[in-house]
Amino acid sequence: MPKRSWFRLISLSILSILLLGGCSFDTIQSALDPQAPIPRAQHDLLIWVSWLSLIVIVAVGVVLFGSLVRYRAKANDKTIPSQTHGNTVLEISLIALATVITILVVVPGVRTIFKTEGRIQTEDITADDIVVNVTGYQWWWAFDYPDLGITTANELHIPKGKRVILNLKSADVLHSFWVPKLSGKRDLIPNQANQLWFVTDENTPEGIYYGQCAELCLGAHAYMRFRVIVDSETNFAAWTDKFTSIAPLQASTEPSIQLVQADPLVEQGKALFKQKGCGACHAIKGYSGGAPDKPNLTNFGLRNSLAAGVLDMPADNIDVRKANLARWLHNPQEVKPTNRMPTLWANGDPKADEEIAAIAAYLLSLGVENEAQANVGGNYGN
Ligand code: HEC
Ligand SMILES: [Cu+2]
Repeated sequence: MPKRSWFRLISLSILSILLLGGCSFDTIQSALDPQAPIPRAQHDLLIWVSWLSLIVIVAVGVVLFGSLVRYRAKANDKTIPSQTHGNTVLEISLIALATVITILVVVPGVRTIFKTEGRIQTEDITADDIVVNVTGYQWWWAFDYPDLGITTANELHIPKGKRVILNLKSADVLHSFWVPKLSGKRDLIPNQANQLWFVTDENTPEGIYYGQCAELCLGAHAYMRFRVIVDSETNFAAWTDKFTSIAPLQASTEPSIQLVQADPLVEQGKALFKQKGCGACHAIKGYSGGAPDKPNLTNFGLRNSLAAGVLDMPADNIDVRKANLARWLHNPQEVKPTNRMPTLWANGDPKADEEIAAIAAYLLSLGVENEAQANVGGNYGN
C-alpha cells in the first residue's frame, strides 16, 4: 500500500476508536441512562427520532442500492435506456410521505418541549418546592437554600419526589448546570437570572448523581463538577437539621457547638484554620465568617467529594478522606490546575504535614458527631 493510504487508514481507525469510545450507556454522566421524568422524556424522544431515521435510511438505502444493481449497464450493451421524465403520482406520494415523517418528528418534539421547558413563575412556586440559588464561580458551585438558610458548595442535596427550582447566576463567565440523569442543561449567565427546574419521582433511585459544568469556562473548566444527592425525606431532614441547628456566629462567642468530641488534634486544627488564613476565605457557620465568593465549608465532614467533585471523599473510608484532603491542602494546583485556592505551606515547610493533618481532622469532624452520622452526607456505596 502507498504511504498515504496507510496514513489514512491508521488515522481513520484511531478516529473511529475514539468516537466509539465515547459511546457508553451506563457511565456516571450518561444521558442515555435517565433517572427522572425530564431526562426520561428527552430520552424517549431521542429514541423515537432515531428509530424513525433508521427506517428512512434503510428504506432509501434499499431503493438506491436495489436500483444500482437492477439497472446496471450490461457488458457490451451500448443501447441508450428509454428516457422518461416526471411521474405525478410518485412525486405527490413522496411529498406526502415526507410530510408525514416531518409531522411524526415535530409533534412529539414540540410536546416534549412543552412538558420539560418553561419558567415556573414566582406565584406558582409552592412551599413544597425546593428552591436553590445556584452561583457558578470559576471553577466551583455555590448552593444557597434561601428558605432553609443553608449555604454550601459543590454538593446539592434534594429530597426525592419534590420539584427542585434552581435560580441560576454566574459570578464571572458563562457556566452551564447539567446533571444528565436528572435534569436538562441550562447556562448560568453573568448579570442575567436564569431558571432550571426538574423533578424526581418514585422511580428515581436515592443516591449520588454526577454533574458537570457544560459550558467552556477556561482554566479548570473540565474540573468544574458537582454532585446531586437524592435523599429520602428523612435523610434530607437530617441533613438540613445539621445546618440549621448550628448557632450563627453572632449569637455566641462560645466555641463552635459543632465539635462534640474534645479531640486535641481537632482542636489544634480548628485554631490553625484561622491562623493559616483559611477563615479569611472560607465560611464555617458558627466559627468563621469567610468570604461569600469562596466555598462555604459548613458541615464539611458530610461531603462525598472535594474541590468541585474532583477528589472522592468516600463516606466509609476515613483514610482516603484524610489523604485526599491533605493532598489538596499541600498543593491545590497539583490536584486542579489553575484553580483559585492558594498553597498555604511553602515547599519543604517542616510543619506542613502535622498542621495539615490537624486541619484535615478538624474539617472532617464538621457535622459528624459519630460514625453513624457520617452517613447523613449520603453514603450509597458508589
Ligand atoms: C484566598 C482564598 C483562600 C484561602 C486563603 C484558602 N482557600 Fe480553600 N479554597 C479557595 C477557593 C477559591 C476554593 C475553590 C477551588 C476550586 O475548587 O476551584 C477553595 C477550596 C477549598 C476546599 C474544597 C471545597 C469544596 O467545596 O470542595 C477546601 C476543603 C479548602 N479550600 C480548605 C482550605 C483550607 C483548610 C485553607 C487554609 C489552609 C484554605 N482553604 C485557604 C480559596 C481559599
Ligand atoms: Cu464552568
